[in-house]
Amino acid sequence: MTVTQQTLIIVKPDAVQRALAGAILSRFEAKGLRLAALKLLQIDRPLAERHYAVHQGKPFYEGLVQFITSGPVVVGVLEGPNAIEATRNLMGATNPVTAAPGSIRGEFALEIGQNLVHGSDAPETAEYEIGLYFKPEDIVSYHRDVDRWVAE
Ligand code: IDP
Ligand code: MG
Repeated sequence: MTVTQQTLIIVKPDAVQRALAGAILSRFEAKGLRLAALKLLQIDRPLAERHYAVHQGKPFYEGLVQFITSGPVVVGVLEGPNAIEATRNLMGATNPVTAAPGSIRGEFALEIGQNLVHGSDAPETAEYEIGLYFKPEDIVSYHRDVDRWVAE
């Protein structure tokens, strides 16, 4: 079933450092998703801890927090039909070695700890994560003329 959703994406520090931010955003745009919010920031430790709270206590948690706070990121909200699943599929599997060719991680990454991009995994997480980075008034819902050529 097609349902219009919003999802949070983060173009991670490795992608910004490798000058892939534009290319990655472009993949989501080309898919047909709309940018509803966008900004560049450096995530601090308290924000990283809130974002990755579900991973607290896992062996990779400390490295993950170090990594996500290590440089600027681009954070955005994508909107469109089934935006959460569409974004996750375009990102590819968490481990870039096994991520499908054609996906962002499959095309551009090799390491699970440096996998370029984050996307919310469910409607509840999307709502929580969007709220970590954006106030309601920062999000602009709109329609483009092209949208009728993307979804009926
Ligand atoms: P996701 O980003 O595909 O949703 P999650 O399981 O939510 O994957 O993990 C969050 C992030 O934590 C991953 O994107 C990855 O950067 C990192 N991560 C997950 N599992 C491992 C691991 O086993 N080793 C190192 N880093 C990991
Ligand atoms: Mg996740």
